[in-house]
Amino acid sequence: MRSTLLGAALAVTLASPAAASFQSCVAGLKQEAAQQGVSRAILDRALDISAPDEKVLRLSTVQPEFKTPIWDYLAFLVDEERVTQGRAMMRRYDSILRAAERQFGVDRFVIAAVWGVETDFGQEAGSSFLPHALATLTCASNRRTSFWKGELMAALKLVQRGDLSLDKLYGSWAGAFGQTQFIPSTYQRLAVDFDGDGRRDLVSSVADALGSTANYLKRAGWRQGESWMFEVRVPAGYNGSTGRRNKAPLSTWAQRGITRADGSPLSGGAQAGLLLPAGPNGPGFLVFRNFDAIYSYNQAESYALAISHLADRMAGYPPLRTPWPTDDPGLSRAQRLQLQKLLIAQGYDIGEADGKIGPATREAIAAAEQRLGMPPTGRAGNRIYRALGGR
Ligand SMILES: [Ca+2]
Repeated sequence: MRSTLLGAALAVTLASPAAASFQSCVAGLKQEAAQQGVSRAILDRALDISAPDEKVLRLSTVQPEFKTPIWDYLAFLVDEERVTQGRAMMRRYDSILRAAERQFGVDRFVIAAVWGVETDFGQEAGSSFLPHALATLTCASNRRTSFWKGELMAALKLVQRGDLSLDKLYGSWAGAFGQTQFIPSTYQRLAVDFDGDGRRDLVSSVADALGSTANYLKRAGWRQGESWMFEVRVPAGYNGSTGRRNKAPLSTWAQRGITRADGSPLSGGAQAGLLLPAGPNGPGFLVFRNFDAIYSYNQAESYALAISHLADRMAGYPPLRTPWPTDDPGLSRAQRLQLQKLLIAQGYDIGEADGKIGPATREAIAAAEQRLGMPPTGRAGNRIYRALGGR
């Protein structure tokens, strides 16, 4: 038996130098983690991997070939379904959210909005086993390998420390996990045990996840009681200062002809920047220091806009007043799913309808557009949706 196994291992080694180097890299990671205090028992189970996870490697090299317009992005991240569900979840977890708001000084609607956008309120936390994904990225990708290694070590230490069992380490291919998608190093640094059971479990404990998100935003510079964003109206043909970092007092923005979205004048001395994500003919937003705290969660303005707007919608504020400058608006998640069903009914092979618009769906949309005499965009928008009978 022994010699057979040895023979098999030798054959693999001879057949594939890449596999051998992957295995020796993983062995090195085990050794390093052991030196940092992670037990052999944990390591043997966590890093029981002999070849790179090909799916993780593929996802790590995908270049987004399709640029999502801001109105599509907001249409599915802040659809009526998420607003309604968010309000229900906020009622259900009201005491936790209020406690987090009190302790960290962060608005509870924003805490809940992060939860809603990151994982649809805990429903979609990812299915990659983190130790395998991070070992793959460390040993078989050739970019940011020391970053991935640091995240792997942090994840293993969370298990060693007793915050989580190994079987909870499932998340995105890039290591974000739990109900509000922290990467392991952030988890190690900023997660809090908000339900008081002695462990920081952002996977199964809603209290720990929401408390930790509040702590994150506080540490990112949240200022209690201040605004994060509101919609504004800019004068026709506005070509003045824009940008999150180009902050000026509201009085300056008022002098530049900018008003609240309903036309009422700006007041107060707070510093804000002006965002015009679709240019001067679309909605405008004044964004404050607290918007920057939200931005730091994912380093994208469109993301921070979605969180900010979802928070406002859950708090009872209306949809945006100024329409996006397009005659082909974006679709909600329910409409995306329906669009896929319509494509399938028409004979397009896109696999199962899951509401996620990937390359196969886009190809089918382009083919359907062409068949209907429309320009083939491949985009899941309102026009093709209506043309195929969606409502
Ligand atoms: Ca806990």
